[in-house]
Amino acid sequence: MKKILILMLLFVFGLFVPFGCTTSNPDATNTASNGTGNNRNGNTETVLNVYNWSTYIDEETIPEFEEKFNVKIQYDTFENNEALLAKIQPGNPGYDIIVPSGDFIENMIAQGLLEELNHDNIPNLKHLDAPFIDPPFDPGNKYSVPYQWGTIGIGYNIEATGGAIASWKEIFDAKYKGKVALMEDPRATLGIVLMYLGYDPNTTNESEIAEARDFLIENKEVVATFAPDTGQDLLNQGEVDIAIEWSGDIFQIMEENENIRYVIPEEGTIIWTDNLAIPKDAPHKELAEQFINFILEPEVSARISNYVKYGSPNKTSREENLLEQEDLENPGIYPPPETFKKLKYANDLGKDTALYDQAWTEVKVATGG
Ligand code: N2P
Repeated sequence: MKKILILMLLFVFGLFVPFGCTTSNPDATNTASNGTGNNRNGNTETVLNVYNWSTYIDEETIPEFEEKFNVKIQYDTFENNEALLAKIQPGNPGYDIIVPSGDFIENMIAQGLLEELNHDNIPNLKHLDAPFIDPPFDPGNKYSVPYQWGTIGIGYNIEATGGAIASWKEIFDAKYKGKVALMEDPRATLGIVLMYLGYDPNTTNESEIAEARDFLIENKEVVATFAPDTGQDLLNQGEVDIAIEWSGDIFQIMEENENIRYVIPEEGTIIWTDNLAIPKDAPHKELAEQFINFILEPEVSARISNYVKYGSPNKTSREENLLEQEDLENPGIYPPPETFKKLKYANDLGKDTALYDQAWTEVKVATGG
């Protein structure tokens, strides 16, 4: 409701950016501009091309940055890391900012796909919380700056399920035939099935990956669809009873639908950090660094986290009580230590990533999805 109200106000005051931050259209891609556009006075102005996940920013940050820096932002969305990589790998089509997860940052650095950041232009790095400084996938934050973090879990409609869900096992029950949305995301979906089977989501053991593939194929009857970062919408609309999703996406719809719940299953799950980075040959590197610096402002960073319901990496936001207390106390957003022990990051598997891509293709072919 809050979001609808803000959106209406933005329309009323002519501030809404139509290509902007509220789109959940996963195909809103490939519109990176070569760098100029017209401002309100008809003069050409710089266009910063931002490529982010959908439903992953509040409604004020983009217009505020445009106003403050007298630029325009072209804001496109992608549905998973694989799609982002596929867009950047053949040559940057013109993006200035991208937001890959940690394992893909590692991969992109290895492939020379990222620009090194000039930390002099990002003094707000000082606001980062200790666990996010110097991450293993990017020592010294040379190429990336944490944006938000979260988990993959089970979103469900408690009226439809008739009770609480606690385990990955429950979602593959035949009673949910055609009522479960899984994610259109190879590492995420195969990863959670590997965890369900008791394996490591980073395994490179071919027979374990084959087992996860076969499990998905054998259980295809329960799968309504592999949703491209849109499972929360299917759940909210009642098209599915269960949606495996990124945590915040479920918490966002919980604001308007009281029957929705989110759980980190007892077997554990995948945790990730997404990171702001500048792809090679970005047309506006310095402005992109200013954008990263702006996002790190404690007020801006907290506003985004409070809105998208993902975890904040910003220490100052927390210290200055800018984060919503209710979110800080929510174990689905900030898991307690005993849950944290069961969370695993996906790692960059180098050439073994192909094992997952191959298994995923086979799943998609066999399930017709
Ligand atoms: C938001 C997706 C969250 C990011 N729709 C997943 N890494």
